[in-house]
Amino acid sequence: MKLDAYWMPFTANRQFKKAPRLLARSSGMHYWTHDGRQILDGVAGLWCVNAGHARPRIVQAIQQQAAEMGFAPPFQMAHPKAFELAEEAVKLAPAGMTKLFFTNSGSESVDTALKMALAYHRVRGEGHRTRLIGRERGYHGVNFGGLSVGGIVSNRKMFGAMLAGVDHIRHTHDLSRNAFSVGQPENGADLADDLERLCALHDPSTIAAVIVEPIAGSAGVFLPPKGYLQRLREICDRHGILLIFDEVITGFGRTGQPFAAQTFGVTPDLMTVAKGLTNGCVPMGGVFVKQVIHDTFMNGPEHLIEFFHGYTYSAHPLACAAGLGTLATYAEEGLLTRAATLQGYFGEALHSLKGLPNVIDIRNLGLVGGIELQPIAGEPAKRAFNVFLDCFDKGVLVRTTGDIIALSPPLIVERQQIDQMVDMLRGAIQRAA
Ligand code: PXG
Ligand code: PLP
Repeated sequence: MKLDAYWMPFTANRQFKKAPRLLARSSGMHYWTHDGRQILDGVAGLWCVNAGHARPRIVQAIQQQAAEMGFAPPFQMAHPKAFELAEEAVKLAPAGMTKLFFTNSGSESVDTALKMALAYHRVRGEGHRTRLIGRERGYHGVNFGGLSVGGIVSNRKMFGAMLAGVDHIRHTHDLSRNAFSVGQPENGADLADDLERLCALHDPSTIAAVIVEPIAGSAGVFLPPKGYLQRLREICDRHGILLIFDEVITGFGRTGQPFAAQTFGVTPDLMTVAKGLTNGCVPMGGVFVKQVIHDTFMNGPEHLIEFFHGYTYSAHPLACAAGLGTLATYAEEGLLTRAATLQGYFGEALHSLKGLPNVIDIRNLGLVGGIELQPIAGEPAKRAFNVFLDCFDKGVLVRTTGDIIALSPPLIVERQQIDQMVDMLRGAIQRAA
């Protein structure tokens, strides 16, 4: 097979092409490589295959839809499954989030939500609210809006000045106070007050929205300190600022409830999703919106478009079919709350790695886990990457970012498979010492 033409995303291309890792097939909790090795999936593909691989209802739904109608124009037209999926999905969302706008990825969801926030303020006569606030170490995809509010330096530094008028609150990662916390860390609710600092600097009347991940995933599994999200909500309310939760990773059962907003008891104004919406089978994302925000747009002459935004593939028929099959699978198998049942077992298994060489923190909530390693001096990210390669070699897929190992297995994971992942990690971390 020729590997030349494909420029791979977020990949060390030259290194990869010298020793490619190719996946050929998947089912349930497993992948199989092109040369037939079975790999236990510790990361739900890339935080998206929440119902496990090749689930029959989803496969059939996509196959049938492909034969029936492969595309329908989404502007001034629609197809029934778009409405069905939105109806089913809003039933899962926090109370009051009754509208769903479809996109094709998490990155598009984020840019859509940011545009909605700006337009909402403008429609209601507060067009002076133009600033967008993100957070250090946040990940909101790779399009210019999400990149601008994002806070991962390596993702940003090559790409110029990005959106104007964006600022960032401090991140919440604090090993000195919170290392080896089980579940939400105790310390750091006060970091939400950093938003007050930016309000004082810019004046709150200039700020349209604040976007945060309830749990930062991509940058390395950072959990919200107890009370932190509540405090962000209070500050936003006080100043008329919209709060956006980016639930691309935390959505669809990852934290033990359908959404992290429910797990943490804080309702945002807008909520971005993707990944688990279709079990990763067909690209799709969405933005859940509070009724009042949607209704604000529904003014003016009825024949005019209310929100000048959308994608050729918004509410794509294959994606809607996959989404309906996915939500049905979640419901039939109780998967959206299964992480709550397993989090005790999962957490204990992960925390049993405490004391291994170079393990400087372990974090867990629901079926999300993070293990932070002491970097090799002068070679950041290498130790964790060695652990990743070692695990893959021996049959378990994990994910690394910097020197943090992330685990986020499909929600169908069994206890003995959790043991298998953790045992594999134990060996690999020892060998990486
Ligand atoms: N927001 C969040 C919170 C995400 O986690 C996106 C937006 C962008 O979604 P798309 O579908 O455009 O990729 C994500 C995506 C990792 C990793 O290593 C995580 C993501 C993407 C790539 C790598 O954990 N999450
Ligand atoms: N570029 C061109 C020239 C286009 O015509 C379109 C859509 O019609 C786009 C970009 C945007 O593509 P999409 O709607 O798939 O995001």
